[in-house]
Amino acid sequence: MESWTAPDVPALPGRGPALRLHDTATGEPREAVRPGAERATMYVCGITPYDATHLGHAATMITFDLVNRYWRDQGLEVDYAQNVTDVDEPLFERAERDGTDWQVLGLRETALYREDMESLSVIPPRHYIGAVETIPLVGKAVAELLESGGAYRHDSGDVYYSVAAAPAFGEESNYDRETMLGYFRERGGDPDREGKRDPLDPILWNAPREGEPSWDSAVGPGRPGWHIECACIALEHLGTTIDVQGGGSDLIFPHHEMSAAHAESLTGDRPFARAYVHTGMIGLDGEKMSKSLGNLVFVSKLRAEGVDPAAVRLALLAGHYRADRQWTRAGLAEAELRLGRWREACSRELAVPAGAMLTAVRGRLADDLDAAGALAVVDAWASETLSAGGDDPSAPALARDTIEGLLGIDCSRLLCDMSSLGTLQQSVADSPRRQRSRN
Ligand code: 5CA
Ligand code: ZN
Repeated sequence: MESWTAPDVPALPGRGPALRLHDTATGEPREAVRPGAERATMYVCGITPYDATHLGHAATMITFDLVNRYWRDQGLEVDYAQNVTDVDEPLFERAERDGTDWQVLGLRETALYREDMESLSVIPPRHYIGAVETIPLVGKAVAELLESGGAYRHDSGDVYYSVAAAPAFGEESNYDRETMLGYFRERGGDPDREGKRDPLDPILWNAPREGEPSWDSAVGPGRPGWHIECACIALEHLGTTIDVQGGGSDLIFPHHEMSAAHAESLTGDRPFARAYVHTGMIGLDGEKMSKSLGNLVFVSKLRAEGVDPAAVRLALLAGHYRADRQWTRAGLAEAELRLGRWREACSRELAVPAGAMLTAVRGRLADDLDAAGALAVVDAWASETLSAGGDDPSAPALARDTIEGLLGIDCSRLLCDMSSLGTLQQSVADSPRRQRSRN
């Protein structure tokens, strides 16, 4: 599948420490990339394109973009794959509700997602892969699992994976059985279906159903299950063991547990990923932002309002990636002010030397992506430059490159877009500085 245009990523002098990321499986920070390796591999679970990109998706993609940027800064060749779940029940349901074709819906929302990612300066994955284009591969993998005893055919013709045959079932999420059953029921599983060997067995292949699309495959007609798609895409494009398996914390179970189990059954190698990295949920008004709840703030809507995407990115970077957090207009207004200060400092001819800032930003990011800490480092440099001036003519360029290369924020323009002033007015109406900028 076509991805999107890559942003400029300036090269920076020197190198920071190895990146450590919190691994869900072990509960500890880990160096996902083996010491001495020249290549790093990452698979991130992408969108199900039945609606526009919301700020939760954006936060997750920006988090893994920081990983990508940090690894590149380390001199690593980054092999990054992301999927599009372009065939699944939610697409059929939404298409039917709206009287449209599920394929047209998927293409339209994926196109919008590409635009959103590009506007947010997210480096595109090298492999951007749709579920539909992976169907032949999934058919073969399911046939292999049937052959090896890792899967069985249900009376209905559907094929299930047998969790009893998994080499290390439960080691990714570490949840107890009750918790697993709860999430399985809540997140697309069918624990109560008769005729399964274990209630937790997930579907690998759906036999043809009335009114649903169907493809021929090595295991007969039908369509793939969800978890096996991600396992197959990662194995095909990245290899048998990957450095990072990423996504939101809503995917810890069953999705990542099951796709790891499928991959490990297929390859005989484990763990499937050296680090399972999960982002917290972005919420609105105290609830997780989700398509099913309908409480969404879309990136495209903010763009249409004239909000600078760099401010959206900064607002999302202001909290720790693993924390569940709320999107607020006040947070956006704060990010707009911060962006304005950074751009103003970066536009000076002379500034406070920026070498120490680069080192400190790298140090903060290497420590499980402490983006908030990195932002504070840049804030301190910008404040000092704006108040004391500084005398280093090379500092503004190094500061711009640091901020753009590692954080993905373009500070080559002066101040925030004027069009974002609407947000500022709404949130902090009585500040004297804002009064002036209104005129
Ligand atoms: N297509 C599947 C993954 S294979 C899927 O979960 N699609 S999604 O559209 O629901 O989500 C896309 C990505 O955004 C996933 O990594 C998901 O974990 C993450 N995500 C979804 N909602 C939020 C949220 N509210 N906050 C943070 N990340 C989220
Ligand atoms: Zn996935």
